[in-house]
Amino acid sequence: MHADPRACGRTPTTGDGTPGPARHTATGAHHPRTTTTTHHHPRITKETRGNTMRKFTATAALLGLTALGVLVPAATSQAAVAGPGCDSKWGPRNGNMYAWQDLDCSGTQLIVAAGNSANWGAGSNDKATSVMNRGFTGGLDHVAFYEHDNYGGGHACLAPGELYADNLTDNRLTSGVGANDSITSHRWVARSACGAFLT
Ligand SMILES: [Ca+2]
Ligand SMILES: [Ca+2]
Repeated sequence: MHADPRACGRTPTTGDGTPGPARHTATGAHHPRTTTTTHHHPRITKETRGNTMRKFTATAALLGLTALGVLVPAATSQAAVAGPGCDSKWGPRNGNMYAWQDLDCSGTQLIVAAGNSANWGAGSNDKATSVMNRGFTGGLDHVAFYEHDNYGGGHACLAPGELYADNLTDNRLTSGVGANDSITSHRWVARSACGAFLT
């Protein structure tokens, strides 16, 4: 009987005690919630910083594109200046190689050939100063020029993508001999057969 009022008296005290810390924990739970809401604010600022960084990278990409746009016409203009004579002689690919006696595809046209030549002959031997490759691309599409007849001595190739070499005084054969006024024979080869390239 006494245990019941004591128990009843104790239970409200314990009941008052238990809601007390329960309220503290509840308020304590509310505080981290408010702190989490405050954490949301720096997250928003980080997102805004990320957006500004994306804007900076976007403008940098635009600047890079404009820089490339400036470089492209400059390169094409340099190519046009390099060999105006050879540019005027260039045309659709027809399977032929050409050689001229002088600079920039000028002077006497020494040879035009769709096939190979083991000896250009006394009239064209050791005279070429500019050459052109209008051969069809694929397979044996490089022209290998040789110092001697029958594809002897050093050599150098003219790639189809190079189109022409307007000044052979700038180039040397694989033997170290200058390419100018030294070519005597030529044949069509694959790129893998080339030890040097005319430019
Ligand atoms: Ca010459
Ligand atoms: Ca020669």
